[in-house]
Amino acid sequence: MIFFSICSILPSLFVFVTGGKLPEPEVKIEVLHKPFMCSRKSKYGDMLLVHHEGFLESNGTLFFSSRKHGDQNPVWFTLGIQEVLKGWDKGLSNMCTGERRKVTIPPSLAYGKEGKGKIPPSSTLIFEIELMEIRNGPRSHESFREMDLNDDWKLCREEVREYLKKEFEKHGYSPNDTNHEVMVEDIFKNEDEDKDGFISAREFTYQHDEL
Ligand SMILES: [Ca+2]
Ligand SMILES: [Ca+2]
Repeated sequence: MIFFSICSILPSLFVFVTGGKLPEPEVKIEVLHKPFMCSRKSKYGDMLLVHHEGFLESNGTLFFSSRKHGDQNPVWFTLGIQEVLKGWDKGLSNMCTGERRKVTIPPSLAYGKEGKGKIPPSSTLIFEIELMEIRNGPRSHESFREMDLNDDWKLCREEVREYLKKEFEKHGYSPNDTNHEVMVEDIFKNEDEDKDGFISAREFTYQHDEL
């Protein structure tokens, strides 16, 4: 059987092509308050409940405060799946419940050259963030990263198929291509919500059926 492949699962090739790359932009983290007790630190895949204030670095304007705006409740998000700004994923890991941080995010990890709404183009943003609660995410971030062989933050059929093969072998079953194909189709039917042929990090994380 020949399957049309739209996904190259060769991470080494990607590294080769992007060889002389620019340095990654950095997020600046200042700890404003660290609680004495810290039983657990935030990691990718965790769900975090935060209060946050966002300011423009250029003139100090407050553009959003979860304490003043909206329903004034803190917000939940999942760390490490690019659900919010990339700068949040970088700036809010390894954080204790009750900790407060000031995180300075360059435009490339925030709203970029275009800006958005109240955010002018190419804005550096400053967030003051208080972490209220950490919960286990619905699914392990590690298993997504393990399945995503080419690091493009989405799973194609080949990647899911490879994963199933490995899992079968790990548990002492011989791989069965026909069977895997049925399983792959089934998984995509359930998980690929927007039917674009890929399971995104977000679709993966919020689906509750086990792979
Ligand atoms: Ca992928
Ligand atoms: Ca999808």
